[in-house]
Amino acid sequence: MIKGISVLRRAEDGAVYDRLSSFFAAMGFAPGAGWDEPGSKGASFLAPLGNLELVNGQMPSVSDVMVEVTSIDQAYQAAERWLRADGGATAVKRLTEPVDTHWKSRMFTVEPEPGWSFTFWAWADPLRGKPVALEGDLSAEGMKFAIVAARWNAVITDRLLEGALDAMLRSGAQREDIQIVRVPGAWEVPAAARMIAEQKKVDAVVTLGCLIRGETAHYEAIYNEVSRGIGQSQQDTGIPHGFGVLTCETLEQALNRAGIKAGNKGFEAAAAAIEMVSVKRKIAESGKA
Ligand code: DLZ
Repeated sequence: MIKGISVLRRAEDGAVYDRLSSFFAAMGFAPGAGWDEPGSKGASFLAPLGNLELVNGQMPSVSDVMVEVTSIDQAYQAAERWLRADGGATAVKRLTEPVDTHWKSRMFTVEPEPGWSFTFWAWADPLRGKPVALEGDLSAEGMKFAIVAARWNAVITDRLLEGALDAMLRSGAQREDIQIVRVPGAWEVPAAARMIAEQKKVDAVVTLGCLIRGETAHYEAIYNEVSRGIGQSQQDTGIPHGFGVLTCETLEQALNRAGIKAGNKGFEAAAAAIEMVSVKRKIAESGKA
């Protein structure tokens, strides 16, 4: 179950650590969570894709960290700007001109700090090397969530809540970044979800409830309104809403879909919300390219 790859570099000197952090931010890396503990601190910089590559045969002359970018010229300009601001014309000498590679791309190497070398590259054909589809990741690191859970049928919704929390925490979210809101029943879920989403303080809202047909008068009417309200809140606010409202014929069916036999709808709704936050970010990013 591989989740990602990390390249670690020790920057003993605090000034070097700060300057490299400033460089990677200037190059457009998304900031990761990082850490600051008594023994060490770490700055993390995220890339949407990562891989481990073995080469058998012609090996390009590159540094051991290769960063693929969508535009080599823009990356080059960003690196040059940063170097010039940091150390003037002398610093710019640590940047090589972009050159063609033997694999139909262009690359340059930069040393933001003497001895710290990074290669940036891009396919010459802008359509080469692009993933066939834009897809979201399942990492929730650094994301903020609200979970709106109905109290009605709590024996079910508590399990859905456990499932949603499990998905978020296992995907890297922090417990303090997850706000839980309990409302009386499924009917109240869309209104609460909307109030939260409108504040724009969370990346996604996960909605949880359980309607059981046999025991619910006006079942269809309630269900239609709940699903419509949640969908509308998502569309009007632009904040992804995971839909975890169960609609079941019987209590047994609901239990099965709340973690007993047929998955946990709360977990699925949270995973979908995480993925949609990532999709939203990638769509925004691809619009800038
Ligand atoms: C009233 C009611 C009924 C009959 N059934 C359910 C249900 O199966 N699931 C659920 O979440 N809520 C139910 N409710 C409560 C309504 O959603 C709502 O909370 C109340 O009507 C108060 O507005």
